[in-house]
Amino acid sequence: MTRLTTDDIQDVRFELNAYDRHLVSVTGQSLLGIGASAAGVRDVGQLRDAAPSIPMAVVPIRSGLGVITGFVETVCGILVHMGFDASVTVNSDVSGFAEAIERGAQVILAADDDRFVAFCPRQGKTVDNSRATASGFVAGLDRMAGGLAGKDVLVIGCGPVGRWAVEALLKRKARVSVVDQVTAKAADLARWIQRAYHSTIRVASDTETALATHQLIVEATNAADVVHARHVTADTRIAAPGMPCGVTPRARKKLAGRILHDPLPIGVAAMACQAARIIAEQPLSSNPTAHDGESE
Ligand code: PYL
Repeated sequence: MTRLTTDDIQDVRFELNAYDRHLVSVTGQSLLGIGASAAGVRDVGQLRDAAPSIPMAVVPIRSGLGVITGFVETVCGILVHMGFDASVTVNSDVSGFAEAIERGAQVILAADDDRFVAFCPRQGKTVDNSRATASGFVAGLDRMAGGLAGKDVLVIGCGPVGRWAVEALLKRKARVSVVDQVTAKAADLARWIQRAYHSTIRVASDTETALATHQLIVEATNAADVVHARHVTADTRIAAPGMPCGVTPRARKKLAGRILHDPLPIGVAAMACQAARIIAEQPLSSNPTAHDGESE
């Protein structure tokens, strides 16, 4: 997983209205709509109505390489933009989690160097960013393509996001091919899919050949120049969760809007909608304010 930089995200939370308009023009859906589609939430209006009553907390985590300036503020800004009652905790790490629980947060989002997770403490459930990001970008590709059932889709990159993208594509009845610069990773993924889902996916021999025969693409690598202008036709549509963007500037110009790419919004939107669904399906288990060892 590529570690984001402050440069990657510093403008995101200030440009969300414009980004929403861009998403509507490309997919017909807003960030909330794509997140809801990714989470399998059918009634977006009900989700929009419920969002303000779902308190969420974003906790800075200083472990490992430490905080990324702007990261928790950007995550929180995306949640607030979608209508959720979100805020960043004053404290970080364990103190931040305690603060979140004591303030009644029903969803707590935090990221260390290895994972970015939304926690639903009262339901005992978690939502992983890699899986949510994959489902969000596949939901967007579905809208761009006018449905994926029976269509050939190429997944480039067999890391966590690419692997979960295969699962999301199979759920939408797509015909999936995978390719990775390390062929063994693609072969391993095909074997895992066969065992876990009893489904068959094709392993492409190399990226160049695969790109010559596919118009629907999920670009999930951590490389910059994977898809070039020569690979783009009038029917090409690309969902590109990979960071940095694996589609070259000339290819993006030729795509003329038939591409989805962002460093955090779609993944965070899918996480939030999945967490909201978990809460809706599993009401509170006990008195949400009581906590043990409370000082008298
Ligand atoms: C979650 C992002 C998506 C892509 N790469 C992932 C990444 O950059 N992970 C590291 C996140 C560290 C956050 C830091 C903080 O500011 O709390 N611990």
